[in-house]
Amino acid sequence: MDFYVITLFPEMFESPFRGGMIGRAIEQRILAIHPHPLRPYGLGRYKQVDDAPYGGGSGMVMRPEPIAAAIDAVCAGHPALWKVLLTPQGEIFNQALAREFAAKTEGILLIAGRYEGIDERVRSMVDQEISIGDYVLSGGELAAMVVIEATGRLLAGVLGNPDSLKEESFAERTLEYPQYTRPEEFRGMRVPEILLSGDHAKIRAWREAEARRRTARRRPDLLERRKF
Ligand code: 6GU
Repeated sequence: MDFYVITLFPEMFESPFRGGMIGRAIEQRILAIHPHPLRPYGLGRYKQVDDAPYGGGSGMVMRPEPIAAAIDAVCAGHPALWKVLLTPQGEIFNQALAREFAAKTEGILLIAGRYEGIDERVRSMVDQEISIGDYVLSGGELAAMVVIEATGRLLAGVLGNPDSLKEESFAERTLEYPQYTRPEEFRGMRVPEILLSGDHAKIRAWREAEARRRTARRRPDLLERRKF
Protein backbone atom coordinates (compact mmCIF):
# COMPACT_ATOMS: atom_id res chain seq x y z
CA MET A 1 0.00 0.00 0.00
CA ASP A 2 1.25 3.45 -0.90
CA PHE A 3 1.16 6.47 1.40
CA TYR A 4 1.89 9.77 -0.34
CA VAL A 5 2.47 12.76 1.93
CA ILE A 6 2.42 16.40 0.86
CA THR A 7 4.52 18.28 3.40
CA LEU A 8 6.85 21.21 3.91
CA PHE A 9 9.13 18.85 5.87
CA PRO A 10 9.65 15.67 3.84
CA GLU A 11 12.82 14.79 5.79
CA MET A 12 10.68 14.24 8.90
CA PHE A 13 9.41 11.01 7.34
CA GLU A 14 12.77 9.30 7.05
CA SER A 15 14.06 8.05 10.40
CA PRO A 16 10.79 7.29 12.24
CA PHE A 17 10.02 4.41 9.88
CA ARG A 18 13.52 3.04 9.49
CA GLY A 19 13.32 0.46 12.26
CA GLY A 20 10.62 -1.71 13.70
CA MET A 21 7.56 -3.22 12.19
CA ILE A 22 6.88 -0.52 9.62
CA GLY A 23 10.53 -0.45 8.53
CA ARG A 24 10.37 -4.17 7.88
CA ALA A 25 7.09 -3.79 5.95
CA ILE A 26 8.78 -1.16 3.75
CA GLU A 27 11.70 -3.51 3.06
CA GLN A 28 9.22 -6.25 2.16
CA ARG A 29 7.40 -3.84 -0.17
CA ILE A 30 4.11 -4.31 1.67
CA LEU A 31 4.04 -0.60 2.24
CA ALA A 32 5.76 2.46 0.75
CA ILE A 33 5.92 6.04 2.01
CA HIS A 34 6.40 8.77 -0.60
CA PRO A 35 6.96 12.21 0.94
CA HIS A 36 6.22 14.92 -1.63
CA PRO A 37 7.68 18.36 -0.82
CA LEU A 38 5.24 21.25 -0.95
CA ARG A 39 7.87 24.00 -1.19
CA PRO A 40 8.57 23.70 -4.95
CA TYR A 41 4.90 24.57 -5.60
CA GLY A 42 5.26 27.83 -3.66
CA LEU A 43 4.70 31.16 -5.37
CA GLY A 44 7.31 33.61 -6.63
CA ARG A 45 11.01 33.86 -6.05
CA TYR A 46 10.68 32.83 -2.40
CA LYS A 47 8.35 29.91 -3.11
CA GLN A 48 5.81 31.35 -0.74
CA VAL A 49 3.20 28.91 0.56
CA ASP A 50 1.34 31.10 3.05
CA ASP A 51 0.00 34.61 3.40
CA ALA A 52 -1.76 36.93 5.85
CA PRO A 53 -5.41 36.13 6.58
CA TYR A 54 -8.12 38.16 4.84
CA GLY A 55 -10.02 40.07 7.50
CA GLY A 56 -6.92 40.44 9.63
CA GLY A 57 -5.68 38.53 12.63
CA SER A 58 -2.44 36.97 13.74
CA GLY A 59 -0.63 34.11 12.09
CA MET A 60 -0.35 33.03 8.50
CA VAL A 61 -2.69 30.96 6.38
CA MET A 62 -1.59 28.42 3.80
CA ARG A 63 -2.53 29.52 0.30
CA PRO A 64 -4.61 27.11 -1.76
CA GLU A 65 -2.64 27.19 -5.04
CA PRO A 66 0.56 25.40 -3.92
CA ILE A 67 -1.44 22.68 -2.18
CA ALA A 68 -3.73 22.28 -5.20
CA ALA A 69 -0.74 22.06 -7.54
CA ALA A 70 0.92 19.44 -5.33
CA ILE A 71 -2.28 17.38 -5.10
CA ASP A 72 -2.69 17.56 -8.89
CA ALA A 73 0.92 16.48 -9.44
CA VAL A 74 0.68 13.47 -7.11
CA CYS A 75 -2.75 12.46 -8.41
CA ALA A 76 -1.75 12.76 -12.06
CA GLY A 77 -0.04 9.39 -11.77
CA HIS A 78 -2.43 7.97 -9.15
CA PRO A 79 -5.95 9.30 -9.69
CA ALA A 80 -7.64 6.91 -7.23
CA LEU A 81 -5.73 7.97 -4.08
CA TRP A 82 -7.93 8.66 -1.04
CA LYS A 83 -7.12 12.27 -0.13
CA VAL A 84 -6.89 13.08 3.57
CA LEU A 85 -6.19 16.51 5.05
CA LEU A 86 -4.62 16.44 8.52
CA THR A 87 -6.16 19.21 10.57
CA PRO A 88 -7.20 19.76 14.21
CA GLN A 89 -10.70 20.39 12.81
CA GLY A 90 -11.00 16.89 11.37
CA GLU A 91 -12.79 13.78 12.46
CA ILE A 92 -10.88 12.16 15.36
CA PHE A 93 -8.77 9.24 14.16
CA ASN A 94 -9.43 5.88 15.81
CA GLN A 95 -8.95 2.17 15.24
CA ALA A 96 -12.12 1.88 13.12
CA LEU A 97 -10.76 4.56 10.77
CA ALA A 98 -7.36 2.82 10.70
CA ARG A 99 -9.15 -0.31 9.54
CA GLU A 100 -11.02 1.63 6.83
CA PHE A 101 -7.74 3.18 5.66
CA ALA A 102 -6.03 -0.23 5.55
CA ALA A 103 -8.71 -1.31 3.04
CA LYS A 104 -7.90 1.57 0.66
CA THR A 105 -5.80 -0.53 -1.67
CA GLU A 106 -5.34 2.28 -4.22
CA GLY A 107 -3.31 4.19 -1.64
CA ILE A 108 -3.72 7.28 0.50
CA LEU A 109 -2.56 10.85 0.03
CA LEU A 110 -2.00 12.64 3.33
CA ILE A 111 -1.76 16.42 3.29
CA ALA A 112 0.01 17.88 6.30
CA GLY A 113 -1.18 21.39 6.98
CA ARG A 114 0.18 23.78 9.54
CA TYR A 115 -1.66 24.57 12.69
CA GLU A 116 -2.24 28.27 12.11
CA GLY A 117 -4.52 27.56 9.23
CA ILE A 118 -5.22 26.51 5.70
CA ASP A 119 -7.34 28.40 3.22
CA GLU A 120 -10.88 27.05 3.55
CA ARG A 121 -11.05 26.27 -0.18
CA VAL A 122 -8.50 23.44 0.25
CA ARG A 123 -11.22 21.44 2.01
CA SER A 124 -13.09 21.00 -1.27
CA MET A 125 -10.08 19.21 -2.75
CA VAL A 126 -9.92 16.33 -0.26
CA ASP A 127 -12.07 13.31 0.59
CA GLN A 128 -11.72 13.46 4.37
CA GLU A 129 -10.31 15.61 7.19
CA ILE A 130 -8.63 13.86 10.11
CA SER A 131 -7.34 14.99 13.51
CA ILE A 132 -5.45 12.68 15.88
CA GLY A 133 -6.81 14.21 19.07
CA ASP A 134 -7.78 17.30 20.98
CA TYR A 135 -4.44 19.03 21.36
CA VAL A 136 -2.43 21.33 19.15
CA LEU A 137 0.49 20.29 16.96
CA SER A 138 2.31 22.91 14.89
CA GLY A 139 1.92 20.81 11.77
CA GLY A 140 0.15 17.76 10.44
CA GLU A 141 3.37 15.75 9.91
CA LEU A 142 3.32 13.85 13.21
CA ALA A 143 -0.39 13.22 12.73
CA ALA A 144 0.31 11.80 9.25
CA MET A 145 2.91 9.47 10.79
CA VAL A 146 0.43 8.29 13.41
CA VAL A 147 -2.05 7.48 10.62
CA ILE A 148 0.64 5.63 8.64
CA GLU A 149 1.77 3.59 11.66
CA ALA A 150 -1.73 2.65 12.84
CA THR A 151 -2.89 1.82 9.31
CA GLY A 152 0.31 0.14 8.14
CA ARG A 153 0.42 -2.40 10.95
CA LEU A 154 -3.02 -3.67 9.92
CA LEU A 155 -1.86 -4.61 6.41
CA ALA A 156 -1.54 -8.33 5.74
CA GLY A 157 1.95 -9.60 6.52
CA VAL A 158 3.09 -6.66 8.65
CA LEU A 159 2.40 -8.18 12.05
CA GLY A 160 4.26 -11.36 12.91
CA ASN A 161 1.29 -12.96 14.64
CA PRO A 162 -2.15 -12.24 13.13
CA ASP A 163 -3.79 -13.57 16.33
CA SER A 164 -2.70 -10.44 18.14
CA LEU A 165 -4.86 -8.41 15.73
CA LYS A 166 -7.91 -10.46 16.71
CA GLU A 167 -7.24 -9.81 20.38
CA GLU A 168 -6.85 -6.12 19.64
CA SER A 169 -10.30 -5.83 18.07
CA PHE A 170 -11.69 -6.91 21.44
CA ALA A 171 -9.30 -4.50 23.11
CA GLU A 172 -10.79 -1.64 21.08
CA ARG A 173 -13.89 -1.81 23.22
CA THR A 174 -12.19 -2.52 26.53
CA LEU A 175 -8.77 -1.69 27.89
CA GLU A 176 -6.20 -4.48 28.09
CA TYR A 177 -6.24 -6.86 31.05
CA PRO A 178 -3.16 -6.71 33.34
CA GLN A 179 -0.16 -8.61 31.97
CA TYR A 180 2.68 -10.24 33.86
CA THR A 181 5.88 -12.01 32.92
CA ARG A 182 8.78 -13.35 34.97
CA PRO A 183 9.75 -13.10 37.80
CA GLU A 184 6.92 -14.47 39.95
CA GLU A 185 7.80 -11.95 42.63
CA PHE A 186 9.24 -8.50 41.99
CA ARG A 187 9.94 -6.05 44.84
CA GLY A 188 7.38 -7.79 47.00
CA MET A 189 4.69 -7.77 44.27
CA ARG A 190 3.47 -11.22 43.33
CA VAL A 191 1.94 -12.35 40.06
CA PRO A 192 -1.76 -13.14 40.68
CA GLU A 193 -1.98 -16.80 41.66
CA ILE A 194 -4.63 -17.59 39.04
CA LEU A 195 -2.18 -16.89 36.19
CA LEU A 196 0.13 -19.62 37.54
CA SER A 197 -2.73 -22.10 37.98
CA GLY A 198 -2.76 -23.49 34.45
CA ASP A 199 -6.59 -23.34 34.48
CA HIS A 200 -7.18 -21.66 31.14
CA ALA A 201 -10.93 -21.23 31.47
CA LYS A 202 -10.49 -19.49 34.81
CA ILE A 203 -7.66 -17.37 33.44
CA ARG A 204 -9.83 -16.21 30.53
CA ALA A 205 -12.69 -15.30 32.88
CA TRP A 206 -10.31 -13.43 35.20
CA ARG A 207 -8.82 -11.45 32.30
CA GLU A 208 -12.23 -10.48 30.94
CA ALA A 209 -13.38 -9.34 34.37
CA GLU A 210 -10.19 -7.35 34.96
CA ALA A 211 -10.43 -5.72 31.52
CA ARG A 212 -14.02 -4.71 32.14
CA ARG A 213 -13.28 -3.39 35.64
CA ARG A 214 -10.34 -1.37 34.41
CA THR A 215 -12.35 0.05 31.50
CA ALA A 216 -15.23 1.06 33.78
CA ARG A 217 -12.77 2.90 36.05
CA ARG A 218 -10.53 4.57 33.50
CA ARG A 219 -12.50 4.81 30.27
CA PRO A 220 -16.24 4.60 30.93
CA ASP A 221 -16.71 6.33 27.56
CA LEU A 222 -15.58 3.12 25.80
CA LEU A 223 -18.32 1.09 27.49
CA GLU A 224 -20.90 3.75 26.60
CA ARG A 225 -19.87 3.63 22.97
CA ARG A 226 -20.52 -0.14 22.80
CA LYS A 227 -24.26 0.47 23.03
CA PHE A 228 -24.36 2.15 19.61
CL1 6GU B 1 -4.06 16.48 12.20
N1 6GU B 1 -2.87 18.70 12.96
C1 6GU B 1 -2.47 19.57 13.87
N2 6GU B 1 -1.81 20.65 13.48
N3 6GU B 1 -2.69 19.45 15.18
C2 6GU B 1 -3.35 18.36 15.54
C3 6GU B 1 -3.78 17.39 14.64
C4 6GU B 1 -3.54 17.59 13.33
N4 6GU B 1 -4.42 16.43 15.34
C5 6GU B 1 -4.34 16.80 16.61
N5 6GU B 1 -3.71 17.96 16.76
